[in-house]
Amino acid sequence: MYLGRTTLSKFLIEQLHELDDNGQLAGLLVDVAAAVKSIAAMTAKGALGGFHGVIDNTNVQGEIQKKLDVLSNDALIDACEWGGMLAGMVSEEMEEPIQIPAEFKRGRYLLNFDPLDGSSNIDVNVSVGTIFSVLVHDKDTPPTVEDFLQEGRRQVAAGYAIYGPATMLVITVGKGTHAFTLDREIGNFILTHENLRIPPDTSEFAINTSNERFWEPPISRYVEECKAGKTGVRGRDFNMRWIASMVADVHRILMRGGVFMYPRDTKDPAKVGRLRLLYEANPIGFIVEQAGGAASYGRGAILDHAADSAHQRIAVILGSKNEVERIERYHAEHDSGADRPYASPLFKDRSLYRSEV
Ligand code: AFP
Repeated sequence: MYLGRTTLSKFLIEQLHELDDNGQLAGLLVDVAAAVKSIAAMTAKGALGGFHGVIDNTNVQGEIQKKLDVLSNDALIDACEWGGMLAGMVSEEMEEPIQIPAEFKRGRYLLNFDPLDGSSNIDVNVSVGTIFSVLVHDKDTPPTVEDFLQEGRRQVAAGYAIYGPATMLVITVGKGTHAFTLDREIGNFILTHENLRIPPDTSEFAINTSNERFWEPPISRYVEECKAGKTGVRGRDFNMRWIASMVADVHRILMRGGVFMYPRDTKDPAKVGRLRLLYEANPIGFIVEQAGGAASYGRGAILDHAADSAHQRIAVILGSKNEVERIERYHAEHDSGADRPYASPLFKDRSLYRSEV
């Protein structure tokens, strides 16, 4: 049954055999994969599982919680809190960090996760996902929220699951980006895409264009040029996609290239972008960089930016390296005033924004 096929466990043992941590990181990732299998089973039941719909609660993001948001959150906590690998967790669905119960041994890793990304797509049966990030907690004391606010470059592992026609798990431990497909007959993840590479060039972009009037000029400039296609400076036509499930848009980019943008906008000046740094931008940024792509907030690499709070949001521009670099160049030209044909009075006053992300 396993002839010639690499399971997740075998792959992790091979990739992490030099890591002197008594197999804790490999064990943690296997526990995350177990939670992913539970979430996959629940999402696959659809309305038959009674999991559709919302509960009478809003989360720390101010979003109405879907039943599956809560069930997926519980699945990850239940699968990972007992094994002795974790010192603590941060979840999109919970305001405060999750401490390891006293009856369990604490370990050396921190796990940040978005248990069900794209959950507004659940009831319309569009692919959703789980995103996770692993950091090191090198103290004997239980982690404070500050211990989670590490730069994304310090992640030791990251990944996502996509619950699509197939359930797939895409991970990196810093040695490339690799994808596993769930073999439902045996209940195991099998390596199907080793060393994924994102093409440096693309003719496909993903952005929610209903926010166009709120964008900064560099984004407007880039999107206008893509829409102008071969009649404009790019000299070739572009295609647009927007699934409104980050994991699904990112997976497409990992498979065939592209650029994904959820930029900073003025829709709610108090919110810098929509996506969260610790458990969306950082893990996806690590995955994308390890596949030869780039992940930027427009004015620098996402992985170089330390969070100032557990649920901080950040602008996200990621995918094919040459396109991300072009968009960063447009931001630099805007900030230096070199792009004035694209500026609008709204953005002339730089003080409009409180922070630089
Ligand atoms: P939900 O989890 O609330 O569906 O949000 C999904 C998400 O965080 C990300 O996965 C999408 O790329 C993005 O939001 C979609 O945002 P819009 O609904 O504004 O297009």
